[in-house]
Amino acid sequence: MNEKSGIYKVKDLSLSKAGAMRIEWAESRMPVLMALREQYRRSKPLKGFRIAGCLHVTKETAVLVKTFVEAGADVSWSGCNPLSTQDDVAAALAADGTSIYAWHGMNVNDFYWCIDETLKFKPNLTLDDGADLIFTVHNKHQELIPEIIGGTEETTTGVHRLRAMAKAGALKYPVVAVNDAETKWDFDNVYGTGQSTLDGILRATSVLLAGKNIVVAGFGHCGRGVALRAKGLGANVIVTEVKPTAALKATLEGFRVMAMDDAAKIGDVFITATGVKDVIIDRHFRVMKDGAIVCNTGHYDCEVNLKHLESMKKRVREVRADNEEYTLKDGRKIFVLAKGRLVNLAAAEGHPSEVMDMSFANQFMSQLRLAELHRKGQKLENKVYDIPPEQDQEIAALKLKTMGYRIDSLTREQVKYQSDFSAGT
Ligand code: RBV
Repeated sequence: MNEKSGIYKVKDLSLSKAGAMRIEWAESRMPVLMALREQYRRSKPLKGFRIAGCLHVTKETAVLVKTFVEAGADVSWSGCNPLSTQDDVAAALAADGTSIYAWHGMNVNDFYWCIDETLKFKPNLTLDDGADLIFTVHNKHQELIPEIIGGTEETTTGVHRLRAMAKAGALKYPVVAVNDAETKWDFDNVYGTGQSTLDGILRATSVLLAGKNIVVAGFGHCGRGVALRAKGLGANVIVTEVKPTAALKATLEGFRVMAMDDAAKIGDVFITATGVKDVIIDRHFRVMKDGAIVCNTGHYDCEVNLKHLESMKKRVREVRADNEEYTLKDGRKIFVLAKGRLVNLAAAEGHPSEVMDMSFANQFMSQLRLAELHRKGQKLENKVYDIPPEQDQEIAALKLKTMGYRIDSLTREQVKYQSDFSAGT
């Protein structure tokens, strides 16, 4: 472990060269964020702002962090999952002089220690993925709240929890729901999760997906993405749901829908993407086929109840990286990937750079807007805010341009027609 008190703690600083190369690769695939970096490099609109971030330390996140720094911000960062840090990327950020506390495979105590370290630097803006940083501020470091202008939240689970907090009157500063931007959830959650989840499963198992019964629990944006991509690889996809409308959509997309009790008996690979706990529990493990593979792509590791599996096991051993074989007392083997944590980030590299380009452009613009409103003396309420709709169109237009696509625009007559309620047959 390499450590510099008050600045960083990372696994191995000597990995920094490899990390820098990986970051450079991501930069070449994130043209929208890079355009924003270029736009604000000279004016430095974030000068004087201190951002504490708690978000997976990946090559894409590094591009975001470097963009904040180029725009003048001081940054202190931790990872938002004990298994998602890319140690070479963390080393590269540390070598660059960025304050960062993150390493792969940390325990839960270390996880909160890292967050505490980033808070020592007294941020006035926070950036979360899952709301652990905001919760830590609210529960343990209320003394920091008067200085904090606002925060942003990256993911569905975090936004749900923050909306619940706001409803209960417990939220003490404004937060922008970056997840709810159309250029975030309709791309990152669907295509990002779809591809990276299968990427994680393949790296951990290298099994053939064609012809397998793949059970996807949850048909929200993430589950839908996983189901679509698994179907594309020739799997027989089965969806489990609790929400009738979501289940209905899954059937009309051509997926088989059934209760987990039935799916458990026939699934070859199980992927949870629900955001709730105990989706797969002892009675499901009891009926699974010998050799079944189980993993999770929801934010927390509570979707698959591993305590139940532990209590049924005779022995466990790691058979490949991120792949543990549980031999049960009746002799069956069940394989658990990435300890039930986000398989896409723990066993692979998270979502591809191209899609994070839009998510992180939203993060950057939202942090910038919080800073600008503050500078103008405009005070926001302690609520969860959506991003302005223009931001979505701006980011989408820029993304299309970088991809080389040109689209049409409405004529003046067409605009008039759209708002004319007297027109008919
Ligand atoms: N996520 N980040 C990455 N490559 O940096 N991959 C996925 C990356 C984010 C994604 O935006 C999602 O909302 C969140 O991780 C779940 O924790």
